[in-house]
Amino acid sequence: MTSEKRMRGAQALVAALENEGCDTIFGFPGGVAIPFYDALYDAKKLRHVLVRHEQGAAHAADGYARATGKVGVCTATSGPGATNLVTGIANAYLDSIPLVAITWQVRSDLMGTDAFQEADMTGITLPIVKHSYLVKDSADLPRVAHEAFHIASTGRPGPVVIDIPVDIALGEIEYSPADGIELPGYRPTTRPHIRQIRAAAKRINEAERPVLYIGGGAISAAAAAQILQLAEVRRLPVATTFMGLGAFPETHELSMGMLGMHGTVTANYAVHECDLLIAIGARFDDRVTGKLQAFAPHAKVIHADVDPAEIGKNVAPLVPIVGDAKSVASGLVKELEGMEWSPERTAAWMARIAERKEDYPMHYEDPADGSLAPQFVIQEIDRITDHSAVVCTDVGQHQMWTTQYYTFTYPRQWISSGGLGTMGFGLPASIGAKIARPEATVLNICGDGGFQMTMQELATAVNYNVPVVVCILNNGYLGMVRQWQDLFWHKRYSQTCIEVQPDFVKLAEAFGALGLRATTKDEVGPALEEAIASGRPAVIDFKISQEENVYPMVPAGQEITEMIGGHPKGGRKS
Ligand SMILES: Cc1ncc(C[n+]2csc(CCOP(=O)(O)OP(=O)(O)O)c2C)c(N)n1
Repeated sequence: MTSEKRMRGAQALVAALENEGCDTIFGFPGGVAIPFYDALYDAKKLRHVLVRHEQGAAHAADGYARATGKVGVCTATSGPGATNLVTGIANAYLDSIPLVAITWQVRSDLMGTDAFQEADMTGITLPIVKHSYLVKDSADLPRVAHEAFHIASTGRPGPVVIDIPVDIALGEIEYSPADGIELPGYRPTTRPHIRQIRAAAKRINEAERPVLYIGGGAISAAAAAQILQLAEVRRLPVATTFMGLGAFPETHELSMGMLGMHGTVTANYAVHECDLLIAIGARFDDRVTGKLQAFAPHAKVIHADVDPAEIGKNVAPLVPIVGDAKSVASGLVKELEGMEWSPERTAAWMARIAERKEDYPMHYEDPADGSLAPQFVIQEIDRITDHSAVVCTDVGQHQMWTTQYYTFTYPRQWISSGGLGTMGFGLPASIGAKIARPEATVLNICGDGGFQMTMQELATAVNYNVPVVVCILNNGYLGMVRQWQDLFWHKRYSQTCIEVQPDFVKLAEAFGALGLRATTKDEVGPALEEAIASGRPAVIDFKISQEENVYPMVPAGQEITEMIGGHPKGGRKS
């Protein structure tokens, strides 16, 4: 008895994807992709979502992956189709998102001849993939597909490219699902060494001014419950990175919010003053550390990460731990539970942090010209969705206001381009997220600039009836760049004014979506409620104050205590 069946390589690939549990693939066809699209025609469990630009396919697959933790899958034809995926692949690489990108290639015998629509996809993407394959034998296709899923989703997740010449897709092969994957040389260490856990637990127990610094690795490893236990077992104040938002509930008394360039005063000062910094699944990115030599100057560092290459890359830790965030946090909790400790040890520190939180809350003022404060719009979104929406953003000021004024409470609720900072990410990512989580309210908060980079994906949302709510914080500027020009370049607004723009309400309607506008405070809540209740893809044009800046801000490369706009409430300075 054998379960093997004879079929074309392209059909075997579809079967392999279905066997991996892939239910949605985002893509755009072309000549050499036709055999695969023909196989998709008969697919029973795999749905194809036709985007309007391949970049949208990569971001939608990425949004799907971030919303679920499953591997996101996208596909594009050879040459320009494949190269249009490149930004999305780099985006997934920098944020460690599990993505499989299947690109189609010209016939094997034409490769290297500058054939029509030939681009060396494995070459182009080499520095931005976790791994890549150029398939040379049809019989390899199923194994390669299964390996790609395994590599993308295990250890430190990341994108895998599979480039397939059209003749390989056409070749006939026997297919049977792979049972077990053996990859010599690829065995990520997820379980930490107990000696390192003990050394770390001892330091945590002895610390007088500890801080937990939690990154996106806590989300990838589904470690939120263990991080919560760890924080609570020693009452550790928690700062999350941009990528870690949602890993620890911001409603919790131990939460200090986000740290870094646009982080809270409390979190940044706590890191500056702490005697022990416990970094879990975080990578000491420059947007977090500011001037590296001045970062956490009084602290001993414990650094735990599943990727050993991260440890010691920017900061030399006293206790390095290789392991995933979940195993590390649960190991630490177990050790700490068996040790003597008294809250007296950190009482003064906790009081100092509580005082800072009280004295330096996030703060903004209503614009003098009567226009909408962007921060108010985010607060209204937070209120109306009760801290529970899936919040996607684009890149810029609106993104930072969202980190500051939306209250993140659970993992995978926050979907935003961190490492690459890709304008145009938000809308397609929100479509992927809504497809993955149809029961959730899914928003895309974006700027008027970034929205115009991928707004054609409104057609995809309408086509598949994916009711995402696009909230444009419309300031008529490429706001974040204008802010830097304002603060550091004498207000010389070179090429950042984008006041000439489409009427976004009419534009939404032209696509078949709902279009709304809000210009006053009273209109914000009702517009949001109407858009959410409509069950249709919707765009709300929020006319916000044009020259509002994001504060607090640590200028690039400076010490994280050199914040502009920290707004002390009670006038008490540290
Ligand atoms: C693809 C891409 N191009 C350029 C940039 C540089 N950039 C970062 S923020 C920003 C301005 C974004 O403007 P907008 O989308 O209107 O959002 P706002 O900052 O006004 O909220 C630019 C141009 C980028 N991050 N991504």
